[in-house]
Amino acid sequence: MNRIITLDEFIIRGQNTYTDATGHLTRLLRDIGIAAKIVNREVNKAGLVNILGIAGSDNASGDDVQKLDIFANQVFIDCLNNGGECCGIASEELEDFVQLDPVKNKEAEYTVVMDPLDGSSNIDVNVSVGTIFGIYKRKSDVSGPCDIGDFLQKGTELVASGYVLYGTSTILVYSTGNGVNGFTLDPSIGEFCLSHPDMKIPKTGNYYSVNQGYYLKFDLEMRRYIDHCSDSNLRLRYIGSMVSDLHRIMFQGGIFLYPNTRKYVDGKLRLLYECNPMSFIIEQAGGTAINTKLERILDLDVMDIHQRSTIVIGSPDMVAEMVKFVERYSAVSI
Ligand code: AHM
Ligand code: MG
Repeated sequence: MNRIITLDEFIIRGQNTYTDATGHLTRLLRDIGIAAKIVNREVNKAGLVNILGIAGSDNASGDDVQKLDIFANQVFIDCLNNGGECCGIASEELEDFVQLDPVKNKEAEYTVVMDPLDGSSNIDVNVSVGTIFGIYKRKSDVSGPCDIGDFLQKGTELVASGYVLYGTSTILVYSTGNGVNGFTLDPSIGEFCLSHPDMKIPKTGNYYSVNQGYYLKFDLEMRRYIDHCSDSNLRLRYIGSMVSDLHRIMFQGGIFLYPNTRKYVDGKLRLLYECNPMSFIIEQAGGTAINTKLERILDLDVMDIHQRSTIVIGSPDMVAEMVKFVERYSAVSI
């Protein structure tokens, strides 16, 4: 039997390779792992504990908030607040960032941005959902409260990012900028165990992932590229959960697109806590992540917590091919 390497052990080993590591990021990643286990337990029995159904409120982006969204949001806040390594959190479920307890998190060096439960439209129909998180080093003085500048940082400033996929099994995938590793939750021991070391995205693939229902609302260049995917007999896979769609692409290769539509003129997905953390991971695995203006996602200025962005992300050769369609058909001179 292969020796089990737990998430905690792997993180500590990673810390040991950094001479200036202080252990703070190690403990912060551990806290995120704990929160993911608690959320996983509730996601797996959501149908039984009456936390299904729309909670009646909506979040800062105007999406109907499901009760499990609220539960997951609170779990991550509580775990990070008690962990002592995070000074503040920006979340899809919160209008503004939240300051964590300054006593428990005295001189905490990091902020966390997160979508606690991404793909929330899938919750009630038992289709996979995920958590997305990003970790930044705060810019404000550690002796005082965090401020908005600690969150509105480019994706290139991310110290770490990752996702949790609550699927047929629960897997936590993260990177601290030195490659990507995946950990599958073993419920029998309650530990995330290293299952996918050094994940690399295939250079190309046979899948494309886009909401075909918006086809007629996409710009010409996007429609021409989607026609090309169909003409090339690529397979369309779209789960409606960014984490799930991108996790498949990490293994099988492919391209995910969420272009601008009439409803979402800047794209639907949020730059800070969806596009940037997922782009960080995909780039670390050898992939590419741009917007429909062909700008690198991680280089984009973040001006607002809930700022939206278009995104085209996945296997490098497929994104490069999509770029040619934009250059050829775009009415706007790129
Ligand atoms: P959510 O965070 O409110 O769940 O919205 C984000 C989700 C993504 O996970 C997914 O890729 C996209 O919305 C699906 O949107 P649509 O239903 O418009 O295709
Ligand atoms: Mg989301």
